[in-house]
Amino acid sequence: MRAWQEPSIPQLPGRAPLPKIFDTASGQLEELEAEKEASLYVCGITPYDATHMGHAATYLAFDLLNRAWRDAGVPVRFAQNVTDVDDPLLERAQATGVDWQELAQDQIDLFRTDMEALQVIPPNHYVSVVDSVPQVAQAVEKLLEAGLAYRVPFVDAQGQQQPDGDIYFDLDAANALGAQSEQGWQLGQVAHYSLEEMLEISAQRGGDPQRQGKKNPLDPLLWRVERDGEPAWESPVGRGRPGWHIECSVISQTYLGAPFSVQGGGSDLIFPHHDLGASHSFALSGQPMARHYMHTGMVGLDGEKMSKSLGNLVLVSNLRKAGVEPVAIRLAILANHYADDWFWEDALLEQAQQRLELYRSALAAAAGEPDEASLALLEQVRQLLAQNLNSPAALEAVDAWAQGVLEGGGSGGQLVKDLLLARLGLAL
Ligand code: 5CA
Ligand code: ZN
Repeated sequence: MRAWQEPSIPQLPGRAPLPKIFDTASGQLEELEAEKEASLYVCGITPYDATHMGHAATYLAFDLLNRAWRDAGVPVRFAQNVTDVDDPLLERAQATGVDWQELAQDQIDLFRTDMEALQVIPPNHYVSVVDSVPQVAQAVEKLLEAGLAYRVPFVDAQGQQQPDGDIYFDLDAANALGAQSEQGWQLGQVAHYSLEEMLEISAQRGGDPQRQGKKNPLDPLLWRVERDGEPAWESPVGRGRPGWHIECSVISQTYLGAPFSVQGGGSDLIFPHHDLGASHSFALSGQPMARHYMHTGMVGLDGEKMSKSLGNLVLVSNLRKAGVEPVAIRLAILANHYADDWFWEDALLEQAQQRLELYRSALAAAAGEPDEASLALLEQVRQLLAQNLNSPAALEAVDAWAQGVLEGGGSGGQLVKDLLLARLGLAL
């Protein structure tokens, strides 16, 4: 699928250190390996409520990582899915009386426009789940044959029990398989949640621990047999559609191999999506899914998580329509640390606008070759971003530089302009 236009990224003099990021699986800061090519997968949108500030913050965080790798001289292969067939999208389409495909298409277009406006580096592989159904079905067939998946009979609309039921992943069998190798998958290896927490969270995030006939209540759905009125595709495992986690396992493995460098998304994906996605990936390839798992904090509004179901969305497109410069939105988001939970408020935008004015005045005043202060800023911003992508501290360093220029003069404005564009995606 088409992604969006690549932003301009100037080359900076010298080289940044490889970044350290907080790895959810290891529970500590990890320095990323010096690879010939880094590989990044970031879970994409379910196209029905895009693009709110939470989405934008998550994609900006991984964009900072992408830029950190590049500035360290490591090229990046980046893949992202679009969950363009799933329950929340179908439910939204039904509730609003629109065709689910049209809803998805409109939302994907809107997302592309927002990402482009926010100067987010596009994925090299932007992959629709609908387009990936044959690969997913093939993977499900492989898991059935390996004894790692099983069918649960379902009762149809007429009350008949259908023998060819939905296909579930067998977590206990996968755990036993994983135990045979040091690198093998184990339940909870990404999330480290207790069983009670996993059961509770799974029910809130697309799982169905209550469903009768499953071997383990946490076993996730791999393939849903066709129901009346729901989209379905012909496949070797029967007519139906993919479950959720398997889509990201199959798409990441297809485009990035295994293990790839970093699996990413918001902290709402730690469990079940990334923990159980890793189980599917290991079962399919015998390799860990990823070397590292990085998660962004949740962005909320007025004390609640931002989500369509709560109706408290601040959309990038609405701010843009109201005349807010995209660079101000980007700056407002980057004033928060990616790993923190935080709340959107209009004051953030006002502060960002003041910062923009400060930066613009200082850049205009700092004509000429780089001086000591601008070269020191380059070094400082690189160091701060290498420490778990500390964008708030990096912006404070730029503030101090800009104040210094306005108060005492300075040069190297072009270098700082390039620095802001290359590392923070701020086009000034
Ligand atoms: N399609 C799945 C991933 S395969 C999905 O979670 N889609 S989503 O549209 O709900 O979210 C898209 C991305 O934004 C995910 O990485 C998710 O973790 C992140 N996200 C969603 N809501 C928020 C929020 N309030 N704050 C921060 N990130 C969020
Ligand atoms: Zn995903």
